[in-house]
Amino acid sequence: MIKKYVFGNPIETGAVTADIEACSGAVEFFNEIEADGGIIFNYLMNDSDIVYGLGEANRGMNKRGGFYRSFCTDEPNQTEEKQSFYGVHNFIVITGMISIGFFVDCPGEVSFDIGYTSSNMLNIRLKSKDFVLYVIEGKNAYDTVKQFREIIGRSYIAPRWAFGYQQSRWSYMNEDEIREVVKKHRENNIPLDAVYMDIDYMERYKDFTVSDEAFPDFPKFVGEMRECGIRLVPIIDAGVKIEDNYDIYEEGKEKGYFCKRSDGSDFVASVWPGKTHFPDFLNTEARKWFGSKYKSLTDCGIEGFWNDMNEPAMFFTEEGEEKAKQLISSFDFDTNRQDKFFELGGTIMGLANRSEDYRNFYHNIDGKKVRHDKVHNIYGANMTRAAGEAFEEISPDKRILMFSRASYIGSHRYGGIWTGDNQSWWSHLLMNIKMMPSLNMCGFLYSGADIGGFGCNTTRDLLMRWLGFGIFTPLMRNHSAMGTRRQECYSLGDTEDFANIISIRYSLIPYLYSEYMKACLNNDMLFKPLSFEYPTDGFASEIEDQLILGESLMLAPIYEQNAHGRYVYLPEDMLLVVFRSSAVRRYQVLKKGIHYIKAEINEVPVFIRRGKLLPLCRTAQCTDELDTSMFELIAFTDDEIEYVMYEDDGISKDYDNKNNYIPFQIKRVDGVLGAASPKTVVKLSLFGQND
Ligand code: MIG
Repeated sequence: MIKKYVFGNPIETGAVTADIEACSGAVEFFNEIEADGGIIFNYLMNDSDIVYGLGEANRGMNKRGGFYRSFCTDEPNQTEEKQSFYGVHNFIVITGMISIGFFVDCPGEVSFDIGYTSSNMLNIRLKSKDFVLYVIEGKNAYDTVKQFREIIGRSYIAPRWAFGYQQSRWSYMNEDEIREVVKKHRENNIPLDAVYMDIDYMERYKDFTVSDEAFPDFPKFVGEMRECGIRLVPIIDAGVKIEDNYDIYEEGKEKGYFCKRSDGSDFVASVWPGKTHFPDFLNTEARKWFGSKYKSLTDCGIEGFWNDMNEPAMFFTEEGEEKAKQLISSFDFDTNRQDKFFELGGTIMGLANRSEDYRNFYHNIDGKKVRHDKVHNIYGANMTRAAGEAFEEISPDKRILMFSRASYIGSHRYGGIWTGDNQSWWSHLLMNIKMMPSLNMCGFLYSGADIGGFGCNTTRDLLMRWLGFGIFTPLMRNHSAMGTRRQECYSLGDTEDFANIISIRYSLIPYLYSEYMKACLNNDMLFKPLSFEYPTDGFASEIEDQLILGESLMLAPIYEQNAHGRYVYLPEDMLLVVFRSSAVRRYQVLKKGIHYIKAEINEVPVFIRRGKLLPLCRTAQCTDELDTSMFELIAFTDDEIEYVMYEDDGISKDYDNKNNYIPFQIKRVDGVLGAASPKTVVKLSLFGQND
């Protein structure tokens, strides 16, 4: 049951698509207090309540004990105390004796104190009095999430090629460097479907330009790559460079499509291109205009994009610069004490993403002037929307890959997300694991983290283990920052291990794509906490480093350096499959309970749930070459079972065709269990509980 409460005069965020009638009266379950010009909602939790949700947020799956500030933030240093990341997803579920979902639909700042100040007190603070609140009563946490997902509309659907392995790095400077990346993958039999183009491909970091020098004949190069089974995915940044005769700048200025200062002049922020203006994505016309620009690249054969810097991130503004200059000129190195010195440093560093700057510019929302900080959290989301809506026109029949850095619930209908600038830290691999279900709860299904870590120097074993999890995430992209140690799989020695681990991904694509598509089409989750599938198992609810993946699998990734295995909790009997490559595996039937399982650095453990089966195809060097006419089945059952696989051409949009559902059955014929399917089953590996 869902109740909607409208407070004041909210700005439409587009998060909820369902038409729900607002109810009057006090908000159920929550205590409401007015404070500091805003409102605080309180909820007294039971000791054993778990709080799920918040999408792209810090800490564990269970959000208890933390303080979270919803304010889209460029945060490349994601340490444990950080309160804000790139995306804002204000949905939580409190579950225990009862399950209550709470969605705060407010485009301005909101904070969640979930037992941080006082262990059982949940405290949600809004700076504004204009917002919409949804309170959802469900049978359990999973049911509450599903009800929520129903009202926010269907998640964005990525093309199937985007399930291939993708290589990125900030600093591929020209087409030869990209050719080299592709060549090295192919030479080493490391499958690959896409190479990313970071800001270096542009002409002076200008959106929708391609450097002539670096890419003399871009459409031809796109075609050449396509011939090798590779798609190029260029980045688009939020800020538009101020440069005379640059068409995007000239048009935007002339039509008034940029965000403005209070005096009506165009707001200026310095980012990669130097001084830029921010397109006003909240202005319908400006959004359409910016979206239409993607066509210049799709016309060159581009089929996917990533939107960056759209929190929006700023290095500094003219206002900030002024302040810093004053401070520097009055600073006396001879007489000033340490604290003054650190104040100076802090001021310089603090020029980036300054809260004052976010209060210094305005949007034009249907003719209404709205100060940015009041709608900050939907800025990036509307950049994704600009792209998504434009793709409907530019490419009505074919899917285009789109994912963004900043996001808000609602933008999950237009694109996926990646989780921004993590580091090559083992703790960030664990954070990636814990975050996946939370993202799914909020509608973000096509998502993933920078595999191997973006910042810092990776290590071979970290990349191997990260791939051991990354082979299961829809977005499987190795990305690293300029200046860090090279992180392509062929750069770290013994490339065969990398080729093998990525081959596992390719043989899993039919299953992963099937489960992803079903999750999209049924407003369901792809990654679930164990407790969602085993709600009465008290132990399962405390496990945060194991996940349910789709219908058949449980994952228990290894995320510690030098580990040769790990402890795993099985909520029921399961079949352990340890993959060494797509073709080399070992099996073991394990009883419910705790086990230590061994998995060397080049091995990936996967668990098949009881009564379930996993279809695998033969691996390939890219998705174009995947042969999905033949399958091998691994089944864990003593009885007849069925797995229905979703399959389509991966690019058109005929999702509702019933021919897209293909059964795989384990059937008893003359007393013996065997495989039956319209597909060719080349091999059945069947395990029963007594094996
Ligand atoms: O200020 O385009 O998160 O993926 O490589 C850094 C360069 C800007 C941040 C993105 C990262 C990308 C980088 N960008």
